[in-house]
Amino acid sequence: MGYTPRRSRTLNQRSFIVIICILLGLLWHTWSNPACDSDFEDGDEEYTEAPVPVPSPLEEDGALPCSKIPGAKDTVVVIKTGSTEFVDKLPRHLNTTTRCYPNYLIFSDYEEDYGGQQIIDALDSVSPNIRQEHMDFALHRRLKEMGRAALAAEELSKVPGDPSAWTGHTDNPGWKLDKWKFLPMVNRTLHEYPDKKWYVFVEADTYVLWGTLLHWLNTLNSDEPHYHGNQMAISGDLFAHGGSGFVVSHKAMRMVVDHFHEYHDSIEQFTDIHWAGDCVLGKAFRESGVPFTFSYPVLQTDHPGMIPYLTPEGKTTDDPKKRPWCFPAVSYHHLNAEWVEDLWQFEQKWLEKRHLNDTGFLRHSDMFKEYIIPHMRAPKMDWDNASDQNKMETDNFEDCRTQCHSDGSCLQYSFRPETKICKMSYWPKMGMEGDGVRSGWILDRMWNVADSMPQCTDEGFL
Ligand SMILES: *[C@@H]1O[C@H](CO)[C@@H](O)[C@H](O)[C@H]1NC(C)=O
Ligand SMILES: *[C@@H]1O[C@H](CO)[C@@H](O)[C@H](O)[C@H]1NC(C)=O
Ligand SMILES: *[C@@H]1O[C@H](CO)[C@@H](O)[C@H](O)[C@H]1NC(C)=O
Ligand SMILES: CC(=O)N[C@H]1CO[C@H](CO)[C@@H](O)[C@@H]1O
Repeated sequence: MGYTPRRSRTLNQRSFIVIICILLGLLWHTWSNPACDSDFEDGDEEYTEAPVPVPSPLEEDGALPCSKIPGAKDTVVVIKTGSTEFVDKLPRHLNTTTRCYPNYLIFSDYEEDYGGQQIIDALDSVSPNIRQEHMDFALHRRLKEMGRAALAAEELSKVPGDPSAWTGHTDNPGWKLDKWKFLPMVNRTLHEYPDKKWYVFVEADTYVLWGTLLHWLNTLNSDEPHYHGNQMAISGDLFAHGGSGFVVSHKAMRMVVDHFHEYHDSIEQFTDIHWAGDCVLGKAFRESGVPFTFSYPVLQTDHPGMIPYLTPEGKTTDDPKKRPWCFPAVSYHHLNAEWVEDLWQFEQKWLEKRHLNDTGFLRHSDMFKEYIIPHMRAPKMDWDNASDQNKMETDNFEDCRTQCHSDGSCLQYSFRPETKICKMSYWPKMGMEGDGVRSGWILDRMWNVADSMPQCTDEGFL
């Protein structure tokens, strides 16, 4: 599928944006309270605050080096989105992640040509009587008739999330359609790419660490049935969580698509009464004889800022002796376009540092040291670091910071001026954007904690 970015323009725009960012950064730094500065100096000097652009060197044929990693051409990446979230999330993938994918498909609920990129309507093979009459398809019928103009502003703001957020989205017409996309999308993907080794299904708010993913796939045999995902269960049915991304081998694709053709009507009936499309697909894999491999903590259901890197909370791994910290990191979820690009820029830099024939892989411990800690660099406004282990009232942010410094185990703190609540935490977490909260981290303590972790040894892939 050909999306050719207009490179020279993109590069000029990028340098311009970066210069503006650096200037804004300098201004911010001059204006901001000097009390922040000592945290700023706590850290390791090799990291700089301003985002560094990474125009990865293009190969002679115009392809990015990431598209040449061994295994890339044997892998298809399938992005599932919906017309209600499309504009917010998809365009950024088209100038970042998809440039690394020699083969990819984009499925939505509306077929269109988006700046030369073909968007497939995942629903066009659903039985005609369902498409024409089912209440879930009201939006689909409107889109077919009127195009994007059919979308009301309030529909655009309610985007489908993951199961934990779904209960709040049942009135979102885009969400109602989503569950119907899964099996038709898997079927169409195999039809478009009948002989690739690996099929990786993601959503527009997923980020895949492509080098690490390919390293993992190269250790597996695609002639065997493989279905790998972050494990979830609904009423006892186990399945791969869609938003974290899931990985399917060629053999497993063949088995589930044959099963879909054989049991087409009953699968549609089951989809009708169920609410989660990824669960319906998981059941189809099981019934077609494909085993499911639990892939937590390799595939993550959340933003990298929300991962409890050093706490024991979270799901268990197959072998309790293996630490989640040492597992490879392949995917994250709940990312907006800016985070997708930020992770992509980070990964391009990381790939550049390594010889392409041997990219190695990134463990969560590497991500913590190379990505998370550098993002904790300076105190941030409107940033909630999820500190919640000790709580008190202080007059201002600086007092909160002093409280944290005087408690030897405190790693990070946050202050909400509105309530004067100061929160501290003894475990590291980057956190996420959060209105009206200011967060800070004590970087030398953060590094001490990271460096005191025993070395990862053979704690490799699953
Ligand atoms: C991708 O597009 C966005 C929005 O136009 C822009 O801000 C960003 O710099 C672009 N990134 C790359 C790598 O071209
Ligand atoms: C599978 O996809 C092919 C190609 O789009 C289509 O012709 C076929 O009807 C689909 N099968 C089902 C059961 O939807
Ligand atoms: C690395 O890959 C290139 C082709 O991309 C090949 O020519 C070269 O021999 C490889 N080097 C090693 C050490 O495998
Ligand atoms: C982004 C984030 O994790 N925010 C959390 C910060 O901590 C409070 C509790 O202390 C949570 O309610 C927020 O969700």
